[in-house]
Amino acid sequence: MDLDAITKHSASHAKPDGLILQYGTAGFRTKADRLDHVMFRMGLLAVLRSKQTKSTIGVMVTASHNPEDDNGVKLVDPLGEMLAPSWEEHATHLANAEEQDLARALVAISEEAAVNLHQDAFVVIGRDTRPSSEKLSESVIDGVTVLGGQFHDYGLLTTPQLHYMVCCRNTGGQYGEATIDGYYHKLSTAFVELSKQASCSGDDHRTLKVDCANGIGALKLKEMKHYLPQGLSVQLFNDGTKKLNHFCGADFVKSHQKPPEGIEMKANERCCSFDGDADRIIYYYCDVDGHFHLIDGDKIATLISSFLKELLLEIGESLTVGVVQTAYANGSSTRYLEEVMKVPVYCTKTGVKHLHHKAQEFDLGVYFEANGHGTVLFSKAAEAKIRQLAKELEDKKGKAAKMLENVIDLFNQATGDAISDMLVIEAILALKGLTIQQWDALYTDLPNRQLKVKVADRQVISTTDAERQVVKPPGLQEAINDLVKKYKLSRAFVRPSGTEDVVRVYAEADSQENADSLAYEVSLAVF
Ligand code: 16G
Ligand code: ZN
Repeated sequence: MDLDAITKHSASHAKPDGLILQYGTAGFRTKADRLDHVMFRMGLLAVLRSKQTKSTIGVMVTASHNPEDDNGVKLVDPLGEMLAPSWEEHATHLANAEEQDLARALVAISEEAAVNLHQDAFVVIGRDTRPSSEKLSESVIDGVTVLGGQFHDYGLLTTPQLHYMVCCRNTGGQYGEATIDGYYHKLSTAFVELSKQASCSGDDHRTLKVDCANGIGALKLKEMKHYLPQGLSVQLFNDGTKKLNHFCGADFVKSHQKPPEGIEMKANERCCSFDGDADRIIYYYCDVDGHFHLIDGDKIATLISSFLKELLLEIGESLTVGVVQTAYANGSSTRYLEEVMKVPVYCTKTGVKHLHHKAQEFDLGVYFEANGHGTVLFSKAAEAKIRQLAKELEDKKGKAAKMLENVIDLFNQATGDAISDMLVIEAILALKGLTIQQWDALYTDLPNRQLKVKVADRQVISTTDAERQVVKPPGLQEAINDLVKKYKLSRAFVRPSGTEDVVRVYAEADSQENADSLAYEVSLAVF
């Protein structure tokens, strides 16, 4: 390591004095003008991680659903998964080292992680459409090159596309070709093959309106449209001409429980929203009375797992299916999955890495956060078995095995992916001849409310049991329990946010009024 060169370059990416940032649930996130030094340093860190794992590492510049003026950065590990927890700590140390301590911090990390500095390093970079993203990704590249790393800058990509590229590059092309064309080709081929099995032709349910949050999803979906069959007509709204995530996008729709601005919705039309980096998707429609119906990640997980179970039943193969949710999952969804569908359901802490990790325990692991981030993971053994059965079986069984094989290829198994999930959902609806109303009618969500509470220090609250119980401060959980007892079908929890300086409150109950007042009462107890 040429420590002098690093110190010299770092001076042009100087850290604002006293600024302390944390590698949170989805990397670093704050106002874009405070992030230049973090980008440079994440370029350095990506090189160390690449040397240590002898693999390509990804760096994504995005702040997802957060306001346009924010930005952020996260590292992607070799198989396309989130950065390992021990390296999140290294990232935080490196980002917070004062200028004069930077070289020492780098040496300390390489020693602690036993990095062979003679090893080659390769880093791939992607960015979203924020005005600040291009310059910030150049700072990442500066960090990579000053440590002698090689790189490929993919430029504008959705977050899941970058995860896909990393996975392809580290699996010798087995997962797919590590180009944007390779991504579109893989997904569209699987979608076309799967859709061929749909018996209902010429139906009028195959138009989908997509709110792209004025983000990267618009750009990439426009490109992908050329690869899609004519049977599916995708109409884009909020296509990037207005402000990113502003009154639109999956996060807005889910948290406000109302349609985004900038989309024309007619009664009963099927619509969906992506978030700002296209790793989340939420469906919805308005009925003839003008009532808004939200179909969130929980209902997406239900649709997908019931489809997978039906295929497995048809094939006659007893592979295990597990569904992973977080505390935010609507109580009705958990009950439906467990009691009606008889699938085991597990709850983890918020954040994709926790769900992803748990889902790896099953042959088929379905994970979705209520906010629309999720995918399905197939174990290596299950995948091999399904591919073999698709070759061997005939008739109805063979058809089901082939469909399952296409489903494997259509999911982005590196991370939740709005484009890929959208295609899976569209294929399932077409195959089963389901309207969005029939899908919605699987179960009725319990009315719920989310609130955020600003506190001096959110870390005074700590939780256990996948964030469903408070352990600190003493007495708070008892207070919540007493409030919950006052309402029917009720549940509530509080947790410190991993991305914002707030405490989040969630409540559900038998009516919207009760959910609202339970959430409000719990938020008062937090002060
Ligand atoms: C991040 C997470 C998302 C989670 C959210 C919770 C990833 C890629 N994204 O956006 O999964 O739901 O944080 O935010 O892990 P919160 O901690 O502020 O509630
Ligand atoms: Zn996102």
